[in-house]
Amino acid sequence: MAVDYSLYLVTDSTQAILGDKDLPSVVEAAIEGGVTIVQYRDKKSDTADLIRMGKQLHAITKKHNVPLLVNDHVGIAQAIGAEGVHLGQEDMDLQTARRILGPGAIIGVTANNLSEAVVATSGGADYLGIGTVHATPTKGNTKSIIGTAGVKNILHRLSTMEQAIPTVAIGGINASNVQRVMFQSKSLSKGVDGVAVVSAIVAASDSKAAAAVLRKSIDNVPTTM
Ligand code: TZP
Ligand code: MG
Repeated sequence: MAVDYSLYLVTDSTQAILGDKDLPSVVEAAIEGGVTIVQYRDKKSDTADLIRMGKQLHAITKKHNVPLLVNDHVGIAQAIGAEGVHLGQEDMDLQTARRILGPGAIIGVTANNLSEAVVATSGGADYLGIGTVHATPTKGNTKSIIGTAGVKNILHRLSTMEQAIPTVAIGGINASNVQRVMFQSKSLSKGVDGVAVVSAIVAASDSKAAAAVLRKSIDNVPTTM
């Protein structure tokens, strides 16, 4: 089944971003607004809480036919029957994760530079999260900010490879810059397949409306800018 990466929601459970909203409601609202894939990213909960919340989120995503991936934790993904995982460069290596989760799992890898993108692609990742595009308070200790120029560089390198791999841009993307991010990469033979956002949806007071605005922008990227 082809995965739609166009509007990729990454969750956050910190008070600074989630506030006093409840995460399952935010995720459901976001899907209703047009999110096509969800990553449960939670850097603070223990295993029991990750499994509890993961199961709740998975019940919602399944109802809407949207894949759920788990950030960092292959074991949690397996425990809740999630559709896949997202791995950073410091997480479990791709081949081990693939062995554990099997060929049908969606395994995404973060790429910050050309070599990370090439290694993950030839190693059989299902998609790449490319970033950090713009500086963002959501992830304090981000590696270098690569800008839309950095995204373009990586896409250009990927276009020379035999395998084609879906890509999503991440980092500081919101309603006011999403079209620019998509447009800039579109000037290549193949642009990004989507954008991943945290705060633009999770921190919004109305996550459904926020997702809908992004959805509309993504679906209507101008041909000139
Ligand atoms: N990886 C690179 S930037 C980032 C992650 C998880 C956070 C993006 O958050 P936001 O709020 O969409 O800028
Ligand atoms: Mg990670």
